[in-house]
Amino acid sequence: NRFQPDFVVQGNYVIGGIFPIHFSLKLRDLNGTYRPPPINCNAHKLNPRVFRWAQTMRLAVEEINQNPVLLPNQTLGYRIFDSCAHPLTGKRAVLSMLNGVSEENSSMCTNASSILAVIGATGSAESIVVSRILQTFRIPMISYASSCACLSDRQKYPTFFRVIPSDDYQVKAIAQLLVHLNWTWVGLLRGDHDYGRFAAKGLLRELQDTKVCVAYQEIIPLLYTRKMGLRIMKVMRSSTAKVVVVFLGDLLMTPFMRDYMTQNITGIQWVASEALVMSSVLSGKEYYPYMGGTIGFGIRKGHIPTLGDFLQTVNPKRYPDNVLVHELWESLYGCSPLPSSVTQMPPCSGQESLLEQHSAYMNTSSPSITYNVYKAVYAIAHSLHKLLLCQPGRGPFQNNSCAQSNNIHPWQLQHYLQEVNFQIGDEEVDFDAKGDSVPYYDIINWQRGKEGNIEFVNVGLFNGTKAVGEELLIQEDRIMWAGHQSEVPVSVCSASCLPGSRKAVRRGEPICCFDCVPCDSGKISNQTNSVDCATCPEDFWSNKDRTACISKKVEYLTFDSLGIALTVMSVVGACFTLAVCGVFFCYRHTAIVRVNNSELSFFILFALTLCFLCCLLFIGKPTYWSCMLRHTAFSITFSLCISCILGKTLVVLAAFTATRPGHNIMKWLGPKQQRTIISSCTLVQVVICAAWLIDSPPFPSRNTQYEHSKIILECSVGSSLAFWCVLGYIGLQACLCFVLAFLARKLPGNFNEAKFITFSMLIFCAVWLAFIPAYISSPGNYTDAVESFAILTSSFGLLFCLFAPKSYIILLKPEKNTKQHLMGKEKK
Ligand code: TCR
Repeated sequence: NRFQPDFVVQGNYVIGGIFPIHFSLKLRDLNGTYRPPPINCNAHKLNPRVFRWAQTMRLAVEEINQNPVLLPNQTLGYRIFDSCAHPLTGKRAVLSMLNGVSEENSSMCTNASSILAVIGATGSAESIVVSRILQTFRIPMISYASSCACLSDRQKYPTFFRVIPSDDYQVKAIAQLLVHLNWTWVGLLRGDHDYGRFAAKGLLRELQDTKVCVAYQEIIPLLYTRKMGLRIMKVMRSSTAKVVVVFLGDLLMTPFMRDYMTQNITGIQWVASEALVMSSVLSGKEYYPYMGGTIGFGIRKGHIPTLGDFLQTVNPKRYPDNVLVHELWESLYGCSPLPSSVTQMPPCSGQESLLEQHSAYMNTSSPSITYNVYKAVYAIAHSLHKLLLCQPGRGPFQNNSCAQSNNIHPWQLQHYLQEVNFQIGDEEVDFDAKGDSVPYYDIINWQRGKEGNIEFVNVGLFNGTKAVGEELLIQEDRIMWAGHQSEVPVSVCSASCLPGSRKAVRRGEPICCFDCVPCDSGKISNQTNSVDCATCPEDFWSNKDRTACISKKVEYLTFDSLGIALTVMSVVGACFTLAVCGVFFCYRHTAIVRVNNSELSFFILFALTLCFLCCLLFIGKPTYWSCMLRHTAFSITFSLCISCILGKTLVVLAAFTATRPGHNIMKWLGPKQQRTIISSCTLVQVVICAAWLIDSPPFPSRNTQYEHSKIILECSVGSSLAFWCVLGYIGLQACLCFVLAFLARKLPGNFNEAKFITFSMLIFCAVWLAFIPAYISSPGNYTDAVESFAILTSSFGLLFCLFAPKSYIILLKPEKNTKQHLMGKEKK
């Protein structure tokens, strides 16, 4: 029960080949109670695709042997072994290869170490085992499919080379693809082998600093069971991640997919790793609803012109004794070329031809792994060629020696392999220091072909030799997505936060899952998915949507409706006062004007006019000057006004007392004295104002405290003590005036103004008492309005109370405007 090589050809130099020609090897549980049965790969199914790879190796060797330029006068031989797609059997294959089992062999070690190099193996797990054995003998190996990044470790795998890029590049490419397509919430499915383990690790590493999060990572065991599969599918179904990255070969994916299809899960967008993306096993019609739209990175394809013809030469007629060829026929046509007694299959008709392009064996349209095998053989041939060309005395080895052509050591070949550089097709082949090859991938998309089956369409490329950021080139418009959609599927944990809000990470969840919180007022975010809201600069405030900072609204009392109303009132008031003034001037010789001390009346009217006009100072943008003028002008004019009224009251009081005998107070209250009283009273206010202006004058200021979204231009009073002093002084005068007028109100005589003065002061005081709380509590720019309104009302109050009755008599009742009448009343 020897382990036989599956194809052998002798030659001067022999290379080994390891291919998983059979698959789905099931290892039985061993409980140690019986002798383990021999592992027999041949009991399992032959993989036509892999069989093609093995044939490609044969083709390459044959081509090289016929090539008069490459290795002239030398023949390459090969021994191809079946690894059965399992590390354990892979180990057995390589051991048999080294033992030099041959037909006539009797002693185990005859041909030992006659192998110069090995092409293989497929899976990374197998390559690891194979490399561990081969490195003992320093035999170089070139893998055509083992892409695990772990194999780049020259310390652990010193004789390992490969013609497939390391998965480090593939995970980089996949990470870039996920970021590019905005798939931030993805699932990860991998096989329980070194390939899956390292690829998943690499992908997680690449995604670490990106916005992409992995929702789950599920592992498909090497011995797939339905129960396991269903558990994984439950996870997939319950997750919101619609994109699933798979690091699996088709051997593991096929049984999983079979169960997957019974579960009717749809809407999953697959991102297939290189091992899956060109798998013709999964390209049948029935897979399209579930796997159509799959996207992934496939290795560079090549073209071998003679491959099709060569593959056709392999048939049972030509190789009647080769079991593998029989098995191929069984697997492709379901018939047995042998007499039916041996197998259960019906006999073949002999008419079967290998023309079917779609069969897994004959599909030569875009060879990828096949091409890798071809390249690997050529790499060995070229190195060997170089080695044989070595000129004695100029060799790379000790003392400039060359390898002996009849006794080449594998390590010597390894030296040349490391340096090899040749052209094949339009591609240059060489190995870097770690034995890796150029990272170049095509982006493959699974689209519906003419017959409903899946076609692999090239939609872009990833060139790892380009500068960072320029590696990925993708033609999105040519891609068909999962579910036969032309729009990129969405796979996110949380929908993105619009401008005006920010992300708030949920405690204990990945950063891709978040809530959106609107920015506070005064803060903005102008990008989707902002992490933070930015505070607006000074004098700027957020707009309603919190997406931009806009300059704050500047407010002051201006000529809007309120401003215009105040202006009109003050102008009307001033006009009224002037009109009254005119009337009094015209009738200055009549009794009523004369009896009431006309000079003081004109003073009052003048002061009132100024009071009305003072109001205008409060409208418009506050400036240095208007601020200083505002309060001072109005307080001085008011002071003047009330001083005059005070004077009047005093005169009335004096006039009354003067009528009593023995009192000649009038002497002390002549016009001169009156003027002195008035001016001194006003002077006090002037002094207060002057002190105020000198010490800390009012100044224009910007109030941003009151309302954050506005800048209110106002006059700051400077010293509030002075402000309240000024107002207090006016109040004091008014009160004094009120008290005196109150005392004088009952005095006889029609010319007695005292009751009008009382009344006017009452109004005045009421207005200003009401003003204080209103002033303190009125918002922002309304304080100015309140103040000017108080000025206007009190002025109007004074004007009407003091002058309306007299004007009435002057204009409408001239018959009463006589001394007799005024005195007559007195007599009553
Ligand atoms: N690397 C995988 C095996 C593998 C494979 C393939 C197997 C790759 N591509 C294509 C069959 C067909 C990529 C590994 O295990 O390293």
